[in-house]
Amino acid sequence: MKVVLIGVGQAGGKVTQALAEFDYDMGFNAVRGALAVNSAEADLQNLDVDTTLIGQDRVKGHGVGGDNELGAQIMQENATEVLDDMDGRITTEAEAVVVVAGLGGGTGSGGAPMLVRELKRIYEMPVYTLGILPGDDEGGLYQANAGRSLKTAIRESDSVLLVDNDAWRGSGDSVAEGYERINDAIAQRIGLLLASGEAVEGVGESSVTSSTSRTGGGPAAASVVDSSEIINTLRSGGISAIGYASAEASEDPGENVNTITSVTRNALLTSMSLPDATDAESALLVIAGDPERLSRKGVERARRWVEDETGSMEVRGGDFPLGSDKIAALVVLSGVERSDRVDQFMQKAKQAARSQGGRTDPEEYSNDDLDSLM
Ligand SMILES: Nc1nc2c(ncn2[C@@H]2O[C@H](COP(=O)(O)OP(=O)(O)OP(=O)(O)O)[C@@H](O)[C@H]2O)c(=O)[nH]1
Ligand SMILES: [Mg+2]
Repeated sequence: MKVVLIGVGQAGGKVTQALAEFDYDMGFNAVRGALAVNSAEADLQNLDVDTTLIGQDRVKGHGVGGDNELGAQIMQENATEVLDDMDGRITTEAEAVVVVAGLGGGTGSGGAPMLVRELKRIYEMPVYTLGILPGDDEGGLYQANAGRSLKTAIRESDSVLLVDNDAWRGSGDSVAEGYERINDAIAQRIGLLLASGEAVEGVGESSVTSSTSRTGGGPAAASVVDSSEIINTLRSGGISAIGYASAEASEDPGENVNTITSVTRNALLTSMSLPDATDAESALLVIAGDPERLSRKGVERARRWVEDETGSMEVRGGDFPLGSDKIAALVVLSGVERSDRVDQFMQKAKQAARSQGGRTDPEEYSNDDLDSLM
């Protein structure tokens, strides 16, 4: 799936850069444009992607310090400029726009949903949010900000792909090491998902198989994932999550039936970006690996297992041919907002909002809409 990425705020910019780099290093070419937008000048200077500084008149390049209402306001005032900076790429090539942000801060938290709204006004294509939930040990302001931002982003976006900052952190990591590891994990997983919907060229022998099987009707023709399957899986809206696992594969596809089911189990049960999200409205299972090693029977068995596990009648499945001696499973779950993790987070965010003072009325909070955030 060809996308344009727009990172908002510090986390948004760093994750956007990590994704753009992964896509470039792998030769996938799914990322057709990448822009980082921030109100903090220093955080843009460390990035290699295109950048746009916003809100200079208000915060003089110093960021909004966690004030997400100000973040939203600044984005609104600068939306035309940001959209102009993206325009050429979006109209010519992209199949979707992905707005990336940490939901707990200020610039990204307020700015991302506002930018999504502005993009939806102009473009027909899906606009997704790739949102990062603050870890459990982050302070009340982050939790409260993320709660409002998430609710608003769900309303404005075609889907909010959520990554919990606690999901992929290493146990002994410092905060900085933790971010780096999480950003790499996000780049790899989301990067593979985007690339799985592309005819990949230049990544070894298997790329030939990929493009011929699509157009020429080889044995795998019906099963190679394309962009529309990603878009259709996410069509149920709300919150989505992604999981990934891989294992060494045998050269004999018959021996890989169990490998395919076990990587699929691991992806769904132990590595989701939103831990314990298993009930879903729809799902996509992508099995990546050397087509010579993939087993049809294994892929179909794994897909049916995902149906059982998620309780969804709408589980798409397909291959992503790649030159590798490993087999990997990518699982995308869509419509997971009723998961325990989201419930718990929302309770915590409401409590935090109450004790932050200001917007204290929990009823008002639970009914908050874009206008109240903006
Ligand atoms: N995964 C990940 N999360 C990050 C990273 N940097 C910050 N975060 C998280 O993102 C959230 C928001 O932080 P920032 O992105 O720094 O905030 P901002 O959008 O720049 O907002 P202001 O600095 O207030 O203008 C917090 O919950 C952080 O924990 C990162 O590199 N990776
Ligand atoms: Mg910042």
